[in-house]
Amino acid sequence: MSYDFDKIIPSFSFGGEFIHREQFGHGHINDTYAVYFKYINCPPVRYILQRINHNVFKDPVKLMENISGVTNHISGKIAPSERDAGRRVMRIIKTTEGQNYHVDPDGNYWRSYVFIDNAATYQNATLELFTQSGVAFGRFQNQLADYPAHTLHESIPNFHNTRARFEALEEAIARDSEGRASLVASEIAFALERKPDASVLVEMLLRGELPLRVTHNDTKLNNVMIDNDTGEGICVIDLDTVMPGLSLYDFGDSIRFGASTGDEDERDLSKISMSLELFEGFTKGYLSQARGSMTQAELDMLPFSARIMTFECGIRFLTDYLSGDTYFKTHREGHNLDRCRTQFKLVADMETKLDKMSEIVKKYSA
Ligand code: ADP
Ligand code: GN1
Ligand code: MG
Repeated sequence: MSYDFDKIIPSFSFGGEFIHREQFGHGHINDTYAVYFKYINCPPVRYILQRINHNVFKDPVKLMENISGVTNHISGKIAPSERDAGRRVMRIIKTTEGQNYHVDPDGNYWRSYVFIDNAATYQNATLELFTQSGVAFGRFQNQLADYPAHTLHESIPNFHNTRARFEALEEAIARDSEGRASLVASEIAFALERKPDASVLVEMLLRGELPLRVTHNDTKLNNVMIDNDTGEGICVIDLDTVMPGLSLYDFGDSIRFGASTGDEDERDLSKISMSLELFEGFTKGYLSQARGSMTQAELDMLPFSARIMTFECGIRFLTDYLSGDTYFKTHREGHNLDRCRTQFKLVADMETKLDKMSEIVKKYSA
């Protein structure tokens, strides 16, 4: 898909003289670019320019309302005197018309953010990085604890309703639109054996046993910017899915991605397991910030949340594979199936480690 950047870029109030743009990052959803500008007497400045994937986010206007509300709220929690205050929250660049987004003639929605310089995102964790990402997501949860949750739009309804995700898988199996179901009989069997798990958190929420909070809902390691000098998790990014949810979604999804010993799309499954050392690092960082406000039921369910969020992601990849790869960006044949397999390998590994995970949670929740 090509876009008319000559018209899109001048729609934002960057000022300065445009130098060039490049594709950026490893997200599975949006199209992300860095755009570089020249200003008089200073080094080039870059910004993030993103096309919001409106196949995934059906109402980009409401989505940007969410992001604007949440980033303003977080800004209010950061003292201007704090070191690096300007890099601790995403900042929207307005269009020349004062809007938070620009719509191009093809109906694509574009937005821009201040580029968080001297920081990086990572695909693979080290103990240090992952501990810092735990601190960052724990802090994020606290910063939004008093956000009026009812004002947030549900950017993707039922996003972490694992039961609904399971039903979508069952429908994709029944439809078998690409004729692929017979190729993945063992993955389908793995999923079906665990059907009851998919309802556990949904039912606890319905029974009022877990509190609804404002959560991020997509807490991959590569959605935290890590400061190049201090190693601190300086800013949580990718706020498209911020909406009311469970703390367990954020904890579990972080472990799913960051505590794996291999890449999300690794084909050699012998390289994939869940590292207890990394699990401990994240738990320590996250609970250092969030423990004070968490209920006992939430703490008790943290190990399960890692397993269920990994399972959920695995069934989403499998559903997309069965349905012809229409949701997640893929870069090779069978990419979603490879991703599904790593997730299921992790689930199986976590099932053997739940007791140890519980011990670690206890150690940091005392
Ligand atoms: P996706 O939803 O596709 O994952 P993200 O919003 O996470 O898109 O952006 C993709 C990548 O772009 C991130 O992983 C990060 O490396 C980079 N990125 C996004 N926003 C910023 C920012 N404000 N400053 C610097 N890098 C950013
Ligand atoms: C997507 O956008 P990104 O790459 O941070 C997805 C997550 C999945 C993840 C799997 C809006 O995250 O839910 O867990 O891929 N985001 C959306 O890697 O569906
Ligand atoms: Mg992302």
